[in-house]
Amino acid sequence: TNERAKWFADARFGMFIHWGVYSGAEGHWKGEKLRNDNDYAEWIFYRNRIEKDEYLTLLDRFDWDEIDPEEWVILAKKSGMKYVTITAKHHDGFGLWNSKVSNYDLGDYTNPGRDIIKELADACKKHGLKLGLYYSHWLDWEHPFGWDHTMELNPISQEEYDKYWQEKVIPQMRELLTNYGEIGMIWFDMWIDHSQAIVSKEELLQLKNLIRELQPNCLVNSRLGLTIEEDPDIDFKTLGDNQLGDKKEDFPWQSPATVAHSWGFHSSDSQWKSTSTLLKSLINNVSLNGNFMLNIGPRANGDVPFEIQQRMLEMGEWLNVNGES
Ligand code: FUL
Repeated sequence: TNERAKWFADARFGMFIHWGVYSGAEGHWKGEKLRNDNDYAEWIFYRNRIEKDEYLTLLDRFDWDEIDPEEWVILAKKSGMKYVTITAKHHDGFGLWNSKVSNYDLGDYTNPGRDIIKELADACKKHGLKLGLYYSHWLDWEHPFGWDHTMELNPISQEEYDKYWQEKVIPQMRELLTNYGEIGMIWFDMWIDHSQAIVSKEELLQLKNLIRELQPNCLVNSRLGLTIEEDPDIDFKTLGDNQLGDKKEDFPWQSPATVAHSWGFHSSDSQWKSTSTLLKSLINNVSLNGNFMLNIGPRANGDVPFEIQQRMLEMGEWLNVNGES
């Protein structure tokens, strides 16, 4: 294990947080039927082809007085988790902080401007947990030149894509890596090899170098999208990637998981895994030297669904008795 990833390999158990504008829709848009079989709540913008300004009317459903990221951190801590990773920007392109380089973020749509990344960073510091940031680099549905899959039929040019990269991805990553203290990891999300996507190797290397320059201790997951030949300096592998083939055992690795199905809050989710099923997954991962990152999809008012809270707290109780701290 490289030095940088030591805390991660020791940590074993973390919390994933999928929360954003989509949380207000709860998986449904005006009673429309799904356009395909992807019913993840956080995909609704793309799936239902929602117009980007109208999408933001979902923010009217948020209860800003109730929302307190510290509650998520306290739940993580009680559940025996050692880090939290939040969707700073998911595929919808909307930032959960006050971004000076975009007009599509919380700073522009809350009054007074909220910065959930700052609030979460402060809470993590207070409770001694590491902070990870999910950032959707490949897909961005609001930017005219950010990738969405409809562009397979109406492609954009490499120059256009690079405009998105240089004017949004790079400056936003600079903000995230500069303004919030120590960042434990950046969790990128590209589940195919970049040679099948529009992102270039040069762009990905630029991004990786920026992270190393600004925060040399920050981990970067394998879903950045470079192959092991292009970048042997991979910190940890995200399970479900194909870039690294069977080389799993050579790196620290992690499986992300949900308690039901959707990552973002979905009011029709009902197939809750049991606490013992979740514990078995955790133990399986740890016994194979891997990490387990279990997801919460809080509601628009910040509440974590009861079914998730209950299971996580039960896992925490089990770990208190049986786990190493
Ligand atoms: C996937 C995303 O498309 C899902 O929305 C979710 O964020 C999951 C963890 O990764 O690639």
